[in-house]
Amino acid sequence: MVTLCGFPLSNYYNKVKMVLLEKGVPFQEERVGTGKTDEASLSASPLGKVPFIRTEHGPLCESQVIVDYLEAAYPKPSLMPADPWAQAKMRELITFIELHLELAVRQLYAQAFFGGTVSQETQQRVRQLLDKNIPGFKRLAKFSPYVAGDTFTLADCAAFVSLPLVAMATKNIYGEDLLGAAGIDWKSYTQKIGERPSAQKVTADREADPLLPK
Ligand SMILES: N[C@@H](CCC(=O)N[C@@H](CS)C(=O)NCC(=O)O)C(=O)O
Repeated sequence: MVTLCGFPLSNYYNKVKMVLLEKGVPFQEERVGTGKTDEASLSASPLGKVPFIRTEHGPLCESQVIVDYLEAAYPKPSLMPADPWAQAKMRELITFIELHLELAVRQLYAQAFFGGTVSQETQQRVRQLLDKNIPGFKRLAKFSPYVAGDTFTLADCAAFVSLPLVAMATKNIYGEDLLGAAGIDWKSYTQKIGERPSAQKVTADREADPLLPK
């Protein structure tokens, strides 16, 4: 059986969990924190990040690599378009969400969510990135009603767990939800995705995580 390692506050953990739930793949969860440096942990996740999975073949890290593996190993129900072009466009969106939006705002999390401080210089640098990257994402995203078009895909699993973080972090740091300000109606979108049983489970477990900032 697949073991999903990490914790339910992690958006990337929740992306993989949503895919497992959507596909009906039997799995168990193992709570693992970040930054582990012992040999056993590093052999499963060499950068000490979560999530990673344990499988009958061995461990695997990096959420997109994991969900690509799950898609190949458990093809039904499919969470990606069969058409190669549509599939590439879906991956393009995931890259925009995770590399160009979430990875940028991640630099703000210490102050936005965890009571720490982020330097003015970092805040300004991230703001410059977002002023370019959010309109870039908006050009690609369909929201019709799913982020990549008329079908629920892996891109929705990425968007559901990460777009709210982009909105909340920017609201906390800049006083304005930069996604909403750019005309991206992420709230209606996540509300719709949030009706899915997979999303409800992920959200309930996240809210029960003792690490959730109160
Ligand atoms: N690219 C990685 C990102 C995973 C990631 O950044 N996870 C966070 C938790 S949400 C983490 O492990 N942070 C600790 C660290 O970066 O050392 C993936 O998609 O799995």
